Amino acid sequence: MTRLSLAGLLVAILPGPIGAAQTPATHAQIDSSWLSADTATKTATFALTSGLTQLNGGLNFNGFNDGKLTLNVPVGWNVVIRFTNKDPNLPHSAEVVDTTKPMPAGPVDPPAFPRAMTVKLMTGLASGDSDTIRFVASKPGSYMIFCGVPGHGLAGMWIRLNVSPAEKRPRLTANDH
Ligand SMILES: [Cu+2]
Repeated sequence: MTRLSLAGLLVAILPGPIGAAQTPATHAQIDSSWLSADTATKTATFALTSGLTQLNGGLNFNGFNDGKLTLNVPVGWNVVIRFTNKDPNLPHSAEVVDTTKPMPAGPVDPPAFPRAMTVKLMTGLASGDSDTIRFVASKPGSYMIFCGVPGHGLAGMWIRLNVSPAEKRPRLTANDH
């Protein structure tokens, strides 16, 4: 049993009011400023920050790792990802890839959508550096945004991208598994 599922079990068996208060203090919070949507141009703009916190040794996006944050986008929308590396210690990059098993050890060629990747995919962008990704979410499906620096994805540096015709507008959701 993993530590996560054990924690979930413990929360589940605690009495209601106390159990409800037992949301892990380490659970990252979604900041509404991260995502904006322009319905006229069908453009979702997402601020993706690597190493926002020291969670997982800095191997996180916006303070989330292991797919615990999902960017949901209606199919056919334009996606603009403003990537910034705020990790003071490590270089990072970002690429949209198909959800595959096993997790890729490094950059995947090609990305799930044309141009859906930062520069310096393999070596990563240095602390403080930025790059902007633009692509069209043209195919419905479950994808991940992962760090292409070798080993980082394997260490949990990935979040989810869900492209669906059921979505009315872009939104961010968080989950613990
Ligand atoms: Cu990385």
